[in-house]
Amino acid sequence: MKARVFATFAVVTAATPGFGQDRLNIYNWSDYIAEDTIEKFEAETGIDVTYDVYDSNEVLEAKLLAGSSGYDLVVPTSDFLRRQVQGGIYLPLDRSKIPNWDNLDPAMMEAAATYDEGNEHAVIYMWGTTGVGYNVDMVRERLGDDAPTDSFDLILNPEYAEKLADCGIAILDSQAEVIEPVLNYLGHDPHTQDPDLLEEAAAALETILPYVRYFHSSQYITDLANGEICAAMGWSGDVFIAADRAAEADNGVEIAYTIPKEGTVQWFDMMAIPADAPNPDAAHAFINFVLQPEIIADITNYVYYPNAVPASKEFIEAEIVDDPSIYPPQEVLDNLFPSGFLEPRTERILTRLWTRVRTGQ
Ligand code: N2P
Repeated sequence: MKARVFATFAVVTAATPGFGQDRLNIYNWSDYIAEDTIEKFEAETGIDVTYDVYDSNEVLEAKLLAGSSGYDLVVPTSDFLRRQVQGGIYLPLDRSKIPNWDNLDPAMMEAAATYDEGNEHAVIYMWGTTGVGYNVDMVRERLGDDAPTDSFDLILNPEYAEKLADCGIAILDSQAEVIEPVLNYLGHDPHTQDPDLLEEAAAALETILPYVRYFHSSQYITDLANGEICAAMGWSGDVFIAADRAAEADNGVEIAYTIPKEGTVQWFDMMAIPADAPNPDAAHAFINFVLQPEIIADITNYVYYPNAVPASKEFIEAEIVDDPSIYPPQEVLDNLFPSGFLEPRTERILTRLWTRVRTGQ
């Protein structure tokens, strides 16, 4: 009798969402995990995962700041992480629960410490660049063999953008992520807080506005793959996912990605645990699971973003690990700048400017 009572109690506990350590609620970027990662984690740990996605740091931040999101693990980008850490919304990580921490590249984690002192609250999940994705044939048809496909000129110079208007240009829908590459393209410090320079960047975007089909941060994957658009200011891996989907569909669409020669932003997406996470132990278990070389290699192989676990390289397909626009060689890395951080005053100015750009569309 006693045994039966206990058994019933155990079942009830396990089935109650949000309690115990048998559940994990993850909120991650869309198209950012291998097909079987969650399945493998559930099989290995018995933890039941709910997996939701977003395509914008701003959306993630709004959810986190509202509180009680119910999420145990989130993946903000470095610059957003910084102010969120300052706002006290993350749990300090318990490294004793993450033995695979030792697999992380110390130099990359040191770079990430710029955003989270002492790497106390977050671990690099994937990293990447913001650059130019394009349809090789459509661009060649309109701009010839001399098309500036190695530069943001393709999108930000009105002379070229105008000629691509008919086949479609897409731009990321994030003021924070777009402004830095645009400032850098214009020859300014990408981290400037000078209102005049921010105004100049907004005006540059307005010049090409008539040629931009839309601002969106994930739609361009499908549209590039289907030939619905021909150029995008987008994130490295996402453009490669588009190329891969086109190849799978065998639809004759060839997509390429360039890190612009004038340089661009290098960002880190970081795994962190909200302070009010219902299942922090399960979140630690997931971080530790992901930091295994073979598991994180599977993710890189699927999403075409590099990771920060050097021992994973031997499990990554040669076409990815040897691609200089995915794993950039030192001279290309030297030309990148880290994502910066905006002072609140600059943030307000930028929000006004961005609203102006977006509503002018
Ligand atoms: C994943 C996009 C993540 C990159 N699809 C943005 N940091």
